[in-house]
Amino acid sequence: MSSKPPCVTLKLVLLGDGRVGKTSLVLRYVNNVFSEKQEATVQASYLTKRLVIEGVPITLAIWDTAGQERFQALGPIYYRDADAALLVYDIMDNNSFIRVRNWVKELQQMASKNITMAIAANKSDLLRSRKFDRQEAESYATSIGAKLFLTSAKLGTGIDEVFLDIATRALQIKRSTGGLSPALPRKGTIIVDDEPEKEPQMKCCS
Ligand code: G3D
Ligand code: MG
Repeated sequence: MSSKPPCVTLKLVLLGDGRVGKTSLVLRYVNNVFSEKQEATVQASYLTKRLVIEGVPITLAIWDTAGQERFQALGPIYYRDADAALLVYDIMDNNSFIRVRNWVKELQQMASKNITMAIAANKSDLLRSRKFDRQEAESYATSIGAKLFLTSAKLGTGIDEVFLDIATRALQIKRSTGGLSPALPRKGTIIVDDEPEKEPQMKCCS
């Protein structure tokens, strides 16, 4: 009788300025929807997505903000026990890129030292109307051990890629820090299903 691989819950938090498209990215990823009018004051939301990465069932627990970032009021309690942080900025708004750099500094000081980071340069569908220094953004991402993805919640591009990248790297860290048994089969990635939830349930994959 073969034993089931352990299931893993990874906590991922979204960070970035207000209106850069954090909520839109999560809703596109989990529910495959996009709304031109995204309410600014939606409640703090928690959504889950199930994946199987290299044979390991994963529940990705995604935490979005309730808009507190607009009042500089997102404290460490939000990201303290996060396995991963997706830093989002608006490709049309240089201030929001500067804000990402500030978030990174804060995470480096306050979050788990093993936190996995990725950067989403969002609203890439608007790129035509502006020059974008991709190299600068990419070299910054590399300098903090992250990867840069151009995303568009509107078009649905780059989104599966960024979430898969961050989940895969966070899983590797869990493995290397002893959070998982090492001898698991490598089977590629299968998206199992999406499961919006109202309340956090950190139980995982049963
Ligand atoms: P936030 O959660 O970071 O605050 P939202 O951001 O997801 O609420 O999005 C803020 C605004 O940006 C919304 O428009 C939303 O439709 C828009 N938006 C989000 N992602 C994209 C994208 O990829 N491309 C484009 N063109 N727009 C996007 P409103 O009109 O409500 O301000
Ligand atoms: Mg939001």
